[in-house]
Amino acid sequence: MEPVQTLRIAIQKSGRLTEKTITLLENIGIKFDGYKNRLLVKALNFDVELLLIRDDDIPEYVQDGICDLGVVGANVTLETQADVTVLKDLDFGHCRLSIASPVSRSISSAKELGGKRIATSYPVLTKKYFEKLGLEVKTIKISGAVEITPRLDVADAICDLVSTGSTLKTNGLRELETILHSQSQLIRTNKELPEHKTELINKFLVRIEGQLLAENSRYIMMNAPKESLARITEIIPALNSPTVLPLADPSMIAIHTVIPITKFWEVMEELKAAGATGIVMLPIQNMIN
Ligand code: PRT
Ligand code: ZN
Repeated sequence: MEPVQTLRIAIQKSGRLTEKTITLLENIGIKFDGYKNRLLVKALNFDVELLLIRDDDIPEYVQDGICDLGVVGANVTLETQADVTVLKDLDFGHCRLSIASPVSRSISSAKELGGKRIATSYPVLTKKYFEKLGLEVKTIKISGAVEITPRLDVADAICDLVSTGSTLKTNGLRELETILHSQSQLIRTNKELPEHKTELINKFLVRIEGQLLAENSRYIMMNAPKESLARITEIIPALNSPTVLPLADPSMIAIHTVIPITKFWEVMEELKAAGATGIVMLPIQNMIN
């Protein structure tokens, strides 16, 4: 019999994604006993281990089958052009890859950058973008502090990750164009995996989906006159039919349901107008549909 191999997941060793990745794994029931300053960490309760490496290396480790899964930003996977499958967008590490140029220069569009020098940690994506515009640019690969290069006259413009935009502002740069919207993703190797690994991956995927759904949903409870039920059911963008419970006062009922968080404030006023009182909203730990 083949020895049972441990499912190996590559995650960022220390950076913006590390804590959120560990939290996600813990939320889907995988327990670890400390991961800081370690390269390989075995889970306590599953046949799973984490390989903690630089995010830039994750797509290739997964492509080559050194790791079965990885958690990494789409920006990195696309830049490395690794041959992997994206299993799931994980809804954290949101950012965008944008072209920016000095406010002091009168450049108002990326189309004006033909022949210019663009500093970036993402030369592949930058080149592709300008090729699509039919322009040739000179990319200068820089691995950190890209935003300072125009001031040093190393580059005319940059292509870098942006989240709040404050780094660009501080460095006197204006965002011209977004070339990619990115977030963290769960990626899987395209190498063939033994059945016990694919089973484990499928199990985790169901849990991750439940987790993401729960994070974006709220459990709401309210009391209402019996005759308001039809109107309230109309208002609630429920995932499922609501639970209706009798109250001590026979003319009243309690209504419980789950709604997308984005809808809560939209429907709250309408619910009140329809006669709902004592509206309570609760977070949901997890949810399996
Ligand atoms: O050591 P290692 O190579 O693993 O880490 P790293 O330094 O390369 O990456 P890290 O930890 O900085 O980022 C990891 C991932 O987080 C990135 O690949 C993105 O997918 C995601 N992410 C989300 C970001 C940002 N937001 C972000 N704002 N990565 C970098 N930034 C930087 C950006 O480069 C710029 O310097 O933050 C600055 C801009 O931020 P704002 O808020 O001022 O716009
Ligand atoms: Zn990196």
